[in-house]
Amino acid sequence: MAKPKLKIMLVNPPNCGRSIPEEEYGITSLKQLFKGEPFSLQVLAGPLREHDVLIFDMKCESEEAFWAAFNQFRPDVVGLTAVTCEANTVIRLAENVKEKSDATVVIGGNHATYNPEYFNRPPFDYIVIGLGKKSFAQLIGKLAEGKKSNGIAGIAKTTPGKPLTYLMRNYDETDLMPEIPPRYDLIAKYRDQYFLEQLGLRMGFVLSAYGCTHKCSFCAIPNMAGGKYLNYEADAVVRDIVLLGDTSFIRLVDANTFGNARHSQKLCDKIIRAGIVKKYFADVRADTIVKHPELIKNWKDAGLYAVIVGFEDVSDERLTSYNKKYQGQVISQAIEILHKLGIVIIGDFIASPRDEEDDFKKLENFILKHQIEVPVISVLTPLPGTQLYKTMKKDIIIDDLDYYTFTNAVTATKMPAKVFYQTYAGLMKRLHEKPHRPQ
Ligand code: B12
Ligand code: SF4
Repeated sequence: MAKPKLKIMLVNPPNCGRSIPEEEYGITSLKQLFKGEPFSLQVLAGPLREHDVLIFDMKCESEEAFWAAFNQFRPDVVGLTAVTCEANTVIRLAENVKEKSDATVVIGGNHATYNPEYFNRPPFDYIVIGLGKKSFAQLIGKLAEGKKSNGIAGIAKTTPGKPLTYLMRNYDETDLMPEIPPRYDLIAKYRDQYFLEQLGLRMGFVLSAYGCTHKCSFCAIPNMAGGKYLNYEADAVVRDIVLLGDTSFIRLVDANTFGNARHSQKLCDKIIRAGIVKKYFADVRADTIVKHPELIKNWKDAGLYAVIVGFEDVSDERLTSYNKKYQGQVISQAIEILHKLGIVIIGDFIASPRDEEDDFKKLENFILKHQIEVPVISVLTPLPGTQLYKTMKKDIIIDDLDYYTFTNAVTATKMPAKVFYQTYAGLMKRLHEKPHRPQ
């Protein structure tokens, strides 16, 4: 007998998060609006073909439009995704969903993985921890059969008022379900809106790996695959790139793209052999670039246009405290290799609330000296669930997660707060006066 079909609404929350510099000091330049396809939801929708799935992107549409779509679709299941600064917004949304319907509400994503207890509240029924493509499909299978869904590893049934208990999932490559592509078709109506203002371009998202080989103290990635680094099959990556049709820029959304050099070389060969001509953006560690310059060169030939490198800091002491596992000299070597190859550098740096004007000056000098084309500077933020959170918990002065946007100091600043934000905003303004534009 065929299983009943469920109506599943997957929701990307609106751009949210609050800004201290704006609220307190009228500095509006630090708050940014981000838009990019809700790739996690397209991935989750992949294995649910036998059901009726709707992806609603509140970063593209109003809340009013959301409720109109909700009332028309009348979902059996609502799936919400959230990073930390979106956590409070999705709680409010889930409460409204429960007031208006008896839909089963499921939450997943970075915050649900790093701080599942935060969502152990009445409006949620299930919390999906980490990589959810396969576990969510298993949950939907059980719900469609009207069966109890306790016991799926990686999924917690909420127990408000009592601590959560759930089976840890031992993630492996089968959790990536490479045989099933993301449902790019479900967001087709939004695609024109996924415009990256900072670079002035549109890009499509493709996955080639998941999790990370490392465990930097501030980072909310390693637990997403239970501390593992998983590769998505090379043929599946090529298939997904092709599915994006004439999109000329592809962002490999992996947190660490060339973490397995052999696999990356195989993928590179397959892309070249398939005759695909696209430009790629990928997140790469500085030490990978230094260890495997040939691989990076080969990828340049395959279309690697820009790399996002988490340089984080210019001080060896800070790099060690972040558990980055390399020192400043590796950063300089990596930059040299990238410049020689003509690969654009999107450099991520972290400004600590303890920084003083001199530290900002040093960072600016470093960025200018090394000609980092697109510098991105975030404020050090102890995200709940990370190692950094454990170390900095006692110093946190703002625990409202709305402020965990990476542009607020949630621990005390050493300089007067106003001067800290003015210095930070001033640096960002100078660095972005002549924005990089892809050729
Ligand atoms: C693409 C991306 C974006 C895009 C699109 C995201 C979107 N949903 O609209 C844009 C540009 C909009 C964006 C914005 C921001 N982002 Co962002 N983003 C990413 C990035 C690079 C890739 C995410 C991705 O697609 N991964 C691949 C998919 C397949 O994996 P996944 O998202 O983890 O999804 C799986 C599981 O999490 C789970 N899952 C996820 N959601 C759900 C929902 C349900 C119902 C279920 C069952 C399961 C489930 O199953 C999925 C499939 O297996 C990640 C870093 C990374 N490499 O992961 C950062 C990342 C998620 N972003 C981050 C941040 C901080 C932000 C911003 C605050 C901006 C900033 N300063 O960087 C804003 C937030 C927006 C806002 N202000 O409201 C942080 C989150 C850390 C945290 N815990 O808060 C990350 C981890 C990067 C980092 N530097 O640490 N982001
Ligand atoms: S910062 Fe980068 S290298 Fe470090 S754990 Fe996160 S994804 Fe991995």
